[in-house]
Amino acid sequence: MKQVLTLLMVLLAVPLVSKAQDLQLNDREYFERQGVNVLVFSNSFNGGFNDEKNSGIEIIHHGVRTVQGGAVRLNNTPEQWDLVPRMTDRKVNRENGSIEVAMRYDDYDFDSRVIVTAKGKAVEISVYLDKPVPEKLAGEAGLNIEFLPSQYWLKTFTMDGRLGRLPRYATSQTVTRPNSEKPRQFKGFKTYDDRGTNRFIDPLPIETGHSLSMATDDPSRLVTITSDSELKLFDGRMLAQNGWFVVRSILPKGKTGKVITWTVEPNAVPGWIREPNIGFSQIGYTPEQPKVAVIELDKLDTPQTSAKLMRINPDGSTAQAFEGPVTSWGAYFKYNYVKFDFSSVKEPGVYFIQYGKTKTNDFLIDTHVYDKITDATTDVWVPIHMNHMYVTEGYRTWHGEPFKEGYLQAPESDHFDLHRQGATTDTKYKPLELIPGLNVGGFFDAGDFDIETGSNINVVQNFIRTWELFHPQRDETFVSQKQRYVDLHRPDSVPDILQFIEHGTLNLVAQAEQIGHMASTLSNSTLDNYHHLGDAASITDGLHYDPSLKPYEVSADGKRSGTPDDMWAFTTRSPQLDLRAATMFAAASHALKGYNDELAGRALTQSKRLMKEATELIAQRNAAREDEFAWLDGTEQVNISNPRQQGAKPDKKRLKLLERSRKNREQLGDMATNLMLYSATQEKQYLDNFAAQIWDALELRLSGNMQTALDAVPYMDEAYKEKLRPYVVKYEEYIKSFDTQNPYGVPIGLGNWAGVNMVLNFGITVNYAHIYFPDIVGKDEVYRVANWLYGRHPYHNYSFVAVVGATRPKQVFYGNNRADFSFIPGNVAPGLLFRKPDHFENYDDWPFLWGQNEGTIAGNTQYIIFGSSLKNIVSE
Ligand SMILES: [Ca+2]
Ligand SMILES: [Ca+2]
Ligand SMILES: [Ca+2]
Repeated sequence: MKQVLTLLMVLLAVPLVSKAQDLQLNDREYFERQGVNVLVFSNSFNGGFNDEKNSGIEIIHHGVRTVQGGAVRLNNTPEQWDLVPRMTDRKVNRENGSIEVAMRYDDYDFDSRVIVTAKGKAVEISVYLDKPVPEKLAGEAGLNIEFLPSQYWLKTFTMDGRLGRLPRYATSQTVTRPNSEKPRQFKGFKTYDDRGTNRFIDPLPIETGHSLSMATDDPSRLVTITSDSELKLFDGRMLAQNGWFVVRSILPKGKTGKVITWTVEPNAVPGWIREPNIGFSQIGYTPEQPKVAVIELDKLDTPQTSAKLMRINPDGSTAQAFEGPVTSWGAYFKYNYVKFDFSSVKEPGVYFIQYGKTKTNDFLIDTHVYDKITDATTDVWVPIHMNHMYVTEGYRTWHGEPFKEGYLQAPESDHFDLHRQGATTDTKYKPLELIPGLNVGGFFDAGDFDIETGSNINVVQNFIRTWELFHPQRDETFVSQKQRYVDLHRPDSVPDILQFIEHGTLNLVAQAEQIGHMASTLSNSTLDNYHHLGDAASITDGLHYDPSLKPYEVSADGKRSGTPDDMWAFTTRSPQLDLRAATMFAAASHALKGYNDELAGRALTQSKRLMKEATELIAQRNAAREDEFAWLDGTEQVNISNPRQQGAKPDKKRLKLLERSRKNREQLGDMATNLMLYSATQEKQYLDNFAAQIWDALELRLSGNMQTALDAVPYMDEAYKEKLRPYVVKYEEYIKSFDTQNPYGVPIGLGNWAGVNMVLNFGITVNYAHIYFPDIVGKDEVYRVANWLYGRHPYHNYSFVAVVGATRPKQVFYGNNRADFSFIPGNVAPGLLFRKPDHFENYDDWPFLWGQNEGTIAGNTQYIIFGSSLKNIVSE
């Protein structure tokens, strides 16, 4: 917490924005001149997913982070799983106007230092070595920096006066070299399948020389690098679609001291002021709802005193519908915010906002704007993510049937997607033995194709909740489990949501039956097919792995191959996960009754068995204290997103409550689980267990537990509702508190994954608080999250949801078709990624940063609940 507070104090300090022409080291510890920010390890490589393209020396150039990855690196064009340096020290030297960073590669016992110094309009970047480059890395270690392809492709460059144009698509030249020469990758994994050649691909430079100017035809992107060392320009997309353009100098062999110096000058457009970002809802507004645009302004911009709402008439002419004052909200991180309220305009029509010279795209004011907000997600996004099925839409096949060969028992292993298989398998299967029956049902996790069991449990629960709350009869999808075939937009007389519940349950029940408990994940066994982009059916060869055959060899009967590409089941037993599954199975059994009685029966059998076994196991292990849902708890993030909020100290009363609630939880089980079990079984003991815990929980953490409290309202009496009332009053204060925390009035996450789950949780809770207590939480509140999702947020004003009805949804997402710079309709982006110390970002021309652009199966089904409840409220 102390570190957080220190960070907050830094954030609170108002930076001196210098109009001087020279780069200055500012109070937030980066170099700044108007239009140019040079950051030196404000964001360091965190090692979680290795190179996330978010770290090292970075340049935010006229508002866009176009350069990153400045560091000593071991590859010409580093991939995600190539080694990243660990920052061991960072010093800011105000007298010299420099920042020094020490970094280390533990795998090679290799230390280096980089010093970045402001020199007029440029920075000097120098690499220092106290010991020569280790033998193993000589010729491989170099100073790199990376340029964002989507901001540089098709632009001109010069190297020592020679002209060139940066290519839209990667087609430069490569060589292959022996694997023995390749620096080790993350945990010894290999990103590539060398097809038995024992050689890796190494890109050759596009150009080499000593003076490089990138984007000579675009003053807002022009960066010049000069050096006595040889500069090489590479195209990182030769190895990986998410690669960047790389500029690099190899560190000299056998030398110490200052071994490389670059002078890097990012051009600044004189007098540049960022275009105002007018945040509004791209889906439009209903006539009676509040309509307030939030306008994000450069610190040096002078706010307008008024703004206009313009109406586009049916004949195409435009006319002013309203002019109103622009009011100041204040500063939030590095920009200023003003608001424009045009709520008084209620006449249905097509409008746009005019603020000074800036005009927005048009949007609707109409009663029906929210009608279709979940349709793309339920009709398109969800069915495309159905695993173990052939999925087709019109003329297009989204994917064939994946993983026909099934899943093998994972051997003891570490894993690249943050999983681990312990020394024991906790199953009857031997390592690499086929576990039968797992290739059925389930949903692809996100932009990858694994089945995350925890997420799939959430998915089934989200669908069940949607079904039980709204009974959506919508039928736009043909699903045949027998044919393993899904056809979009073909009704088959079964509500789609029931088919989705069935599909998720099929895989999870199979796990419980075949393994005996829940797998942590069903995932790739090799890194070289984990980063797969293309048809999911081609991730594996569909043939059972047979180690007696040579790699790439196929058996005479055509059923087995020597290629070790089969997926693995990670089976280390977690009784907490089993409990979550047991709850979900009880609810699924309830929901599926009358539709698929056989599956409903199997789910109930597994629910009872897992509940009993997991409870015993937990007692044995006495390890029930970890909350598996902890990562969903947005409380910490909410606190740190509010630079104005103070941290609260735990008092004695609170500690007592904590202890009592922990004990209750151990004895009675999780309260939300109890509530779900009551809903599925109607057995009163579960409701009592819930009632025994909810009040302490609300005292301890109101915002996090309000949803569970509201979920119980339909099952409880009037007295419960009355007792809940004062908590809802407090919750209303909590909702309103966001109006002073940030200009957008919603919780904003500052983590390495932007906070859409947190925002959706908040939105769902607000909706239900309004449904049950409309006199406390007014209808106006339910639009907060909708506004945020559909365009009223920092950086740009595009809808984070690829939703029906939005004028300008985001155009690229980190879906499994991301290599095509495309999206899967209905996807929800995580949103605004925060880059320390003060930059929010959501690229809409570069899909590859998962922290801002990846839709997940759990998040998107959560969106269905949010959207369904919002539609219901609006249409009241
Ligand atoms: Ca995954
Ligand atoms: Ca259907
Ligand atoms: Ca195979």
